Amino acid sequence: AATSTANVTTNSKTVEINGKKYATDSWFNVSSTVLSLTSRKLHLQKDHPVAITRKIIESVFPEPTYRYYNEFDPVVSTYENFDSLGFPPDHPGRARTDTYYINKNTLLRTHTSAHEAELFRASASGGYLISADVYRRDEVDRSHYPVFHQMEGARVWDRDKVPGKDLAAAVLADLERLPKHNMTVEDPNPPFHPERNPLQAGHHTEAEAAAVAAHLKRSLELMVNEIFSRAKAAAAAANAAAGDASPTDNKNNEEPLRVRWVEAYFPFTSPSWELEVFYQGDWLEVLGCGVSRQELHAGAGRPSQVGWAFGIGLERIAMLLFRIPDIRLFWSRDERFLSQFRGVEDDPSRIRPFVPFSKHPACYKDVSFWLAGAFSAAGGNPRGGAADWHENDLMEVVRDAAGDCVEDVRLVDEFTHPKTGRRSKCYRINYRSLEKTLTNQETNEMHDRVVRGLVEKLGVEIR
Ligand code: FA5
Ligand code: MG
Repeated sequence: AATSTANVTTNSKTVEINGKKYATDSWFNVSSTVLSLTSRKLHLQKDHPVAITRKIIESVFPEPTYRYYNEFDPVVSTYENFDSLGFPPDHPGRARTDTYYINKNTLLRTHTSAHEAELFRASASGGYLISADVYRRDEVDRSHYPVFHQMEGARVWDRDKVPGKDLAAAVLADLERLPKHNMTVEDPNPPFHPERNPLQAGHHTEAEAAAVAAHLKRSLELMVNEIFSRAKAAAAAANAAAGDASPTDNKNNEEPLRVRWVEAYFPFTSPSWELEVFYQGDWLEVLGCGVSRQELHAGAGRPSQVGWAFGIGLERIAMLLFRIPDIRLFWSRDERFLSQFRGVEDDPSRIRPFVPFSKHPACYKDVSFWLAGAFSAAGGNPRGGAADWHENDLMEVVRDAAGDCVEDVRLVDEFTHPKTGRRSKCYRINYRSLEKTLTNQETNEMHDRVVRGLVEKLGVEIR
């Protein structure tokens, strides 16, 4: 018979994804909603804003120096996604609460870095870009969705093949050939950090690491410059069409572009950075990157290869470029959304800020419940009890029951009973369709499904 516990449904022994069958086991935790999105591949849909964004970034990393890979399947091994990149066995990203598993050894990739080993093997010299759908169990709000798209780029040099075997000189010569820009770039942190980001001393000299980092940073600054110049031109064109040419009224053109490099940590790069852009009053992280760990090149059978890699969220860039206010919109099949981008992929000068269709009313509903495992605080750690509570499981139940009609989900109250130790939580679910006004009946039906799902899948007791 079908059995369900906290987000594990073991009523079938196989699952089919993009035409291939996989055996499931007790690690399986992919909801039907997420399974159904594996076929969408928004980065390949003509005139979709994710695809347009991909193409613009590709234009900054031209062929044949960079090769493009856009069709890699989202199902990868746990080894590729984590072990091959040096993630320790106890890394939190490996948890079933954070990652969608098909079975213990197979998962939906959480990032495009899952393909580094394979692509480092293929990239004798030069580089690559890979764009793909990635999957993460996460919260529900206007900037998080369980499926999004990443682009990863890498560039390598083979120290045995560069002129005079002078790696730093070869990298700096390539840097000289890149265009320049006039953005304001802040780079306040020292290039190395003794624990998080040491020089890979057995493999690189400081001058070599500095040359690779300089090439990496200029390449990515040029990419950000390209995106923001296009966003600015789009805003100016929209304002001109609206008959508003006065620069003082033109909010979109006020701020000169500011970017900064911030030290970051990734198990597969050292040193590592994130690039942040100053946008609407705040620093926004747009990508992670660094000098690739030499173990990865060696593991790919190319120990004399040295280089850099970056990973960027395409939705995050597309939201800036087109001023798209809610990440759910990318999945819309509504003509009022899709028609705004038609013809733009072949002619990016036609980019205009997205014009939201009328905002439909929101309706929030609260749900309060006791966690399963009545005596867990006093009496230990019953299986499936309060100690196993993970908010991402609730998020998944909500997404499954109400799909894209939920704008966000927030914890509004928690409480531990002083005598029994029972824990209670109250979540506020904000229902709002992007496409129409929901009737009371529709909202009530969705909320009932959410409540039933919480009871059946998470074993909570409604208060
Ligand atoms: C990574 O995924 C690394 N693989 C990036 C990398 C590649 C580093 C190569 C070094 C070398 P991170 O989890 O920070 O890192 O995600 C990278 C980018 O993806 C973020 O900067 C952001 O732009 C985007 N991103 C991450 N999480 C989300 C999300 N939930 N929704 C939308 N975009 C996201
Ligand atoms: Mg990050």
